[in-house]
Amino acid sequence: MNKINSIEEYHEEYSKSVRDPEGFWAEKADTFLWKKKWNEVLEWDFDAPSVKWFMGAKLNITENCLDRHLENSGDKVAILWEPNDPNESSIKLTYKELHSRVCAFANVLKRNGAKKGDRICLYMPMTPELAIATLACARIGAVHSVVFAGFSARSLEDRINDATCNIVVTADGGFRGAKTIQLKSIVDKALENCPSIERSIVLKRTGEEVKMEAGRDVWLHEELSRVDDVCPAEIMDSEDMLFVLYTSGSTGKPKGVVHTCGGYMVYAEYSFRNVFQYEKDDIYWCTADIGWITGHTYIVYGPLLAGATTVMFEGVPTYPDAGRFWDICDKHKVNIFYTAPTAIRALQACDISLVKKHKLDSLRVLGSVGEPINEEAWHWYNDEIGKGRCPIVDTWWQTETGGIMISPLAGLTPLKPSYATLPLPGIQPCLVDADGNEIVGNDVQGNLCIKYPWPSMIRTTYGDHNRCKEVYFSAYKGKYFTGDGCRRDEDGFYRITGRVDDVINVSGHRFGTAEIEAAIDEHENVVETAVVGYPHEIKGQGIYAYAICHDTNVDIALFIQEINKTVTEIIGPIAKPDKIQIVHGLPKTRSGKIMRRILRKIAEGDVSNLGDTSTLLDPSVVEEIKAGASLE
Ligand code: 7RM
Repeated sequence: MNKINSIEEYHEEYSKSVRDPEGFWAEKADTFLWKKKWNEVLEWDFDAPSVKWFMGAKLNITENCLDRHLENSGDKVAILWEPNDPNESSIKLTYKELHSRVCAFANVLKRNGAKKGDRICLYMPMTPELAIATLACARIGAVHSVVFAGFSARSLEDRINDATCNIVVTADGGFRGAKTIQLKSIVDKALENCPSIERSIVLKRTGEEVKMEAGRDVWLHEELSRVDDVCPAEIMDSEDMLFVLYTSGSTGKPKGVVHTCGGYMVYAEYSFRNVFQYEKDDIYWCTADIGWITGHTYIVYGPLLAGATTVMFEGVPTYPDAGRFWDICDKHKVNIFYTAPTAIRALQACDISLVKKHKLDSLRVLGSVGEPINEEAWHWYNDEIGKGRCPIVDTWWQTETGGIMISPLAGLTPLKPSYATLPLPGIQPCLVDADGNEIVGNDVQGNLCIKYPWPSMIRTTYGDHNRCKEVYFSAYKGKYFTGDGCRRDEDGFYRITGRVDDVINVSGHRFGTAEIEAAIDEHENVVETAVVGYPHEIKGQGIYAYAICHDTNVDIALFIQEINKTVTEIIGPIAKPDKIQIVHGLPKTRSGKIMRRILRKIAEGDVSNLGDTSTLLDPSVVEEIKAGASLE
């Protein structure tokens, strides 16, 4: 069943996928349930850009996630949900139960006016209903746009408006560690400026008091009592939109990355099965939130397509204490565990007895995603969690790639700490130099591009196809540009070195520096600001903001508080700067461009060699910034 079993087989599969990509993917796609098979496997043009997979094919992804498993695995657990509070019971939903819950939810959506092609925003806590709502959208052919429930009302508003969603699904509130988040009131605030929204469907989770607006807001449980659980799957074209997911880039507002039904389905399942070397009856746990691409592909779609048991966790790694992940691994006998380096580093910094008191003997495969994993964290993960007997798959990929692109196959590919190692079959990475020339051979470094289409690649950016072309397909002609720098070592193994654009990765969350600058600029005392990333022990990168103020005679502690409040309101608490420095000027060239290279060096604390500063309009600002740098 599409599974590679040895490193030799990997190399064979890889060569085949390059020799005959269409034949290769047609064979993988053949194992799914299609209403109608394709006429043509692939049509592509990276200049347009236009990429179409399995043309003319008809399907519904939820029939592949649910219906097709009912006969043989209907009673198998599909979703194993672990609540925030360890004293609340976990919930097991079998494939049969999940199928019926998805169909009922789909009927609620229909009752509330949802139709094929509509965009539906999901702003929800990590409850089973979030996975169910996601699949319910796909069931009726509506496009889901999941917005991480840590984003602010403004961010939610922008995303709803960009995709002109007509329905939003939310909850009264969400539990996150010791805190609750008032989701419904955040939605209410956003909806003051969202004319396209006709309905909000509200899950009761925390039981807190909320305002329900007559004619707009309905309770999910009341709606569910009015529908049955029979809902035929909408027949979708392979290239119909499945979902949009917003992600930050180096300029402007976050863009809606669009994925389509057929190709995404094939690649989600294929990559899941092979990277993790999934075996029937494995308990699989990805700790991400469904609000990110990792949750879409490797909590919901990939595992369910493969008929696996996928664990969903509502809470945070440190509640009630920093042993919670390991508690859950033992409690549910997790075999495959997939998390982010930032979580590993945070837990590594806690008392080791929180790890030692757990057996962790069910674990077989460990995964890492979201940012480069430093060697120290890799070894700790390997030794303390994997006890030296679990391969670590360091998976490199992006919202735009839909699925894992470069990664070891667990137990098959030789491992090198901090290396994502080798591309999956069907993925053709290449490195390019500053002039756009491909760098051939090994022991080289350059910008990472992909030179051939793969089934789950981005199709467009919602509502603005030109932006998709500009951002991903214009830097290097005929290639998809990832925005990442990369080294290919003497063995041909890939190591991602980090972003080469103005995107920073804070605890695995992507932000454009321009996006954070725009938020800080909204503070009335800020004239101009420049934001850069700097190395941060736990978060990977921290956010360093340099701000020019109208009134420089401010109480700095108060000012920092206010900036944090502003950024929290405009983006969300995850984008708060770690350090803020008030400056009188920014290092600008004569043409007005901020020399971020200098600001990055100062933020890093490396002021000895700032490189060439001769093109600066006023070199004295650098001295002032150096002297006032907030280093600790
Ligand atoms: C899955 C995800 C994408 C960016 C990407 C990289 C960085 C992700 C790794 C990594 C080094 C990894 N999607 N990144 N995985 N860097 N090693 N294994 O994270 O769209 O949110 O972010 O994350 O810079 O371009 S994302």
